[in-house]
Amino acid sequence: MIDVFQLTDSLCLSLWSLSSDVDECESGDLECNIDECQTQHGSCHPFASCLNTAGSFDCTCPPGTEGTGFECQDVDECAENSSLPHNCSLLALCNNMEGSYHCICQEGFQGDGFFCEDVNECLSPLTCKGNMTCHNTPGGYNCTCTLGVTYDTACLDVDECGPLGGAPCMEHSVCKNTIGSFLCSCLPGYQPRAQGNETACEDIDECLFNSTCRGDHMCVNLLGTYRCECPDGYHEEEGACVDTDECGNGNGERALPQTDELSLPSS
Ligand SMILES: [Ca+2]
Ligand SMILES: [Ca+2]
Ligand SMILES: [Ca+2]
Ligand SMILES: [Ca+2]
Repeated sequence: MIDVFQLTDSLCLSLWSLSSDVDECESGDLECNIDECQTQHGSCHPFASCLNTAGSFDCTCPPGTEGTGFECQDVDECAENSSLPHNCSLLALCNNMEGSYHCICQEGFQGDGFFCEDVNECLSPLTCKGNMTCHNTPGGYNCTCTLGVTYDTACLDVDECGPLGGAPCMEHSVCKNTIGSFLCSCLPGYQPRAQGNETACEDIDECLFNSTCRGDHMCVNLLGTYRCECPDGYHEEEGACVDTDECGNGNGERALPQTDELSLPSS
């Protein structure tokens, strides 16, 4: 039986005899590899990472900084031509920080700084005051007086129908003031009719409709109204047109003018 320990001992002896000086540190023997990182962080910068390697060590500056590893300086990501350019939105402001940076959307924009979008201020009815119209713009908004309203210290309605309004409505119509504008409507008995770019009010001819007057009545159209009357030779009596007896002595006698009321040609 072969003695295993004897064999090993004899192998060691023969290896030893091949090279009298084995560098155990070169061969990766852990006992020879001093971990510099264990003692005083390998003299790396306090924020740098220290990596032990065979026979040496590496110092690496943390992200957002640059340097040898023994010295690390913040990178100003916000600076033009920075070695670590920031990733903020074009609509954001970049703020440099030690080892980092942050992005804030510019005023009038909202988002996380990497993505920013316009705030639509006009969604709130409180953004503009009364009689004003809100216009949303990128990064802002503006308020203008509603059409027909003029700005003094506030947006004030013009009373177009008032004494200083310049009588904007056409004949036979009435003017009604509204906030920001005015309305013209035809008087009773008149109807609107397009006249160029404007609307005129013309008389309604009520006599065009058969139903306007009673069957035995005659219809007389008038400006803004009409009249129903008995034809000549008839007079109204108890809701009907009755023939006038011009010759009789009773009802309907036509009063002839007295002689002295007649204008006679002078002789
Ligand atoms: Ca920085
Ligand atoms: Ca806006
Ligand atoms: Ca008005
Ligand atoms: Ca009429």
